Amino acid sequence: MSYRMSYRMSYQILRSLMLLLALLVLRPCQALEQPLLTNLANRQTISLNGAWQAIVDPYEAGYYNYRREPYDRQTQRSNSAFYSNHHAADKAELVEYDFDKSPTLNVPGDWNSQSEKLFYYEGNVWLKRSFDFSPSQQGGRIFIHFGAVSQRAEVYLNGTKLGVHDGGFTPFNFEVTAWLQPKGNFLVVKVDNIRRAEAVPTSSTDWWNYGGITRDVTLIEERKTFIEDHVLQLKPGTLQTLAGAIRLNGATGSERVTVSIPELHLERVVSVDRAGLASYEIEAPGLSLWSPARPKLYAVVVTLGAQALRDAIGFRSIATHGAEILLNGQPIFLRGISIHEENALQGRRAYSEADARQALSWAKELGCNYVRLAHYPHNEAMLRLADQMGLMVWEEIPVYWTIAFSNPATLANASEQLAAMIRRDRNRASVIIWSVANETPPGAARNAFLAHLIDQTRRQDPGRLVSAALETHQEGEVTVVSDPMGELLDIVAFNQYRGWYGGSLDDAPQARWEIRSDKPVLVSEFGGGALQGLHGPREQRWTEEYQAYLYQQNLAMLEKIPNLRGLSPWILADFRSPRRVLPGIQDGYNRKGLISNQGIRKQAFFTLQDFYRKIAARGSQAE
Ligand code: GCB
Repeated sequence: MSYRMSYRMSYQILRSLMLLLALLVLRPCQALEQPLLTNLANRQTISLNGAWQAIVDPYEAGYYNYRREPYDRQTQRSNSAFYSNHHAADKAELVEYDFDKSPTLNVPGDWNSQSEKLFYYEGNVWLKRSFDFSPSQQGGRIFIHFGAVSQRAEVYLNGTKLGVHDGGFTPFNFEVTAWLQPKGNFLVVKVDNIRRAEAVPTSSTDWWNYGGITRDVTLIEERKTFIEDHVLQLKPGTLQTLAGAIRLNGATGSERVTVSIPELHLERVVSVDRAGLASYEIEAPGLSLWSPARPKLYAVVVTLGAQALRDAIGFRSIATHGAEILLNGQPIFLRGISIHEENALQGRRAYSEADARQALSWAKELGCNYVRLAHYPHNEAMLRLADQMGLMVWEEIPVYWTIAFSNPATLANASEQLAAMIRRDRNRASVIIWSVANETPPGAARNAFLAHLIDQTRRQDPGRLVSAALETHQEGEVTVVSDPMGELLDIVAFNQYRGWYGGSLDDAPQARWEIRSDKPVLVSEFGGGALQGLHGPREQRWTEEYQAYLYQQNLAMLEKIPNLRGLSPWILADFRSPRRVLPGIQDGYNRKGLISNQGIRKQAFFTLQDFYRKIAARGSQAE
């Protein structure tokens, strides 16, 4: 062997060894984020909710810490950073943090409402929870799922970085099979709710930017091959054909899956392809369709060997025809209200089924058959309860006001949030409209941004309507709706605030409108503020009388719009907003609620309730 050849060979061996070494070193920081697992409520899970230890870290010191050893960006590891949960080896060692002696915060929960000191805190908090784990089967796979972390999460398990998630209202999960140990696991999440211009939402919003692990944290135990996702809906354009799609994770291509709806005596066996995918159709004669009047849900069971994944699914069709919105082929009027994800009585982010029941029961009392969940995807309990209570839903992503429309990363993030929302809630009959934006000013970059999202929505769910809350503008005396997005959307929806931000109330019923579209029209917002308990003449701002008059006059005006097919006034209950500073009136709350943050109905609540009774009396049985 020539000297040159042996040199080349040893060079190659060295190179391979180095590559192997690099792979081994890098292995812990591989991105482990997995396709989203859906339908957690019906999987085998262990809750990681509860008291987590918390270190408030406004200076982001947690990356460096006691040895001042910098965070190694390449390996993304450091023994001295907070996520290593290091404990001093002896009395001499300097360690300047200690999770075990730190106060706790509840998960799920926002930190702002849990500690007075954190009331307006925006920054970083490191949260840690320890746990033991013994798998119930050999060869299984374990995932950690977060319902939502507001706004940004960096997740570490036993000192290893699992990944980062950006977006405070959508779920995500990591596979952790290789990283779990039977005893003493520690999960550390660096949560950051700093507002950023390029984020979704951007820095300026009219709601409080709650920080924290705001929804459930769950360990999911699955087999090597398992049902990752299953969608079953009425096939668009039909009233008794069901169209389904199954996605297995870890499939070999030889699996057969059984789908059954016991109540209808329906069963179908389908084979998946090598990617683990299968789609199928089933004729379902005698199917009872879901509607607000009769929110029928069927038990659907998907079986793969010994695994069974159940769900409760309603089937209904939703479409438009000319100016009509058709539910199961019948024209409907959407008697709605807008809702923020906040427990109004406790001034905190809502997350539980009890929170959802409170808000949705108020909406029912108001006479609603529909709610607009503003301005971001709410927790899943809201959608599951809306399914059960018979409320139709508008779901939205936080593309709000003037976000960074020209920034490709912003678009990528909005698109990811949209995909996660659709994937999580596609089996919910209540959801009839996906909204891609709220009050975004028209312009080339914004139009392209929204067009992208509208197109994506149609591809990912051809069975629902797509809309966005648009803006109006004045041309002299005439209020005009002419946003070019109207052409791409199924429903032209807009927000307008006559009698609050401009325009007189007295002559509102005579107002002139020009809506340049033949499609169904929704007024996605109107309203005005009132401090509950403040009374006076109807001309006096902030009185309940002013707000009730505003509702009376706006309803008289909007009713005359020929294509009007629904309303979701702003808003069900007063909510926290730090930009609302008027002392004695607002005190950090947007007061446009029909219900105060003490739970007391204002006069306008009854004005709208009367109007909805009148509309309901005219409506069809299904509404
Ligand atoms: C809007 C926004 C909503 C605000 C509301 C208001 O148009 O969509 O988020 O809270 O106006 O009260 O000004």
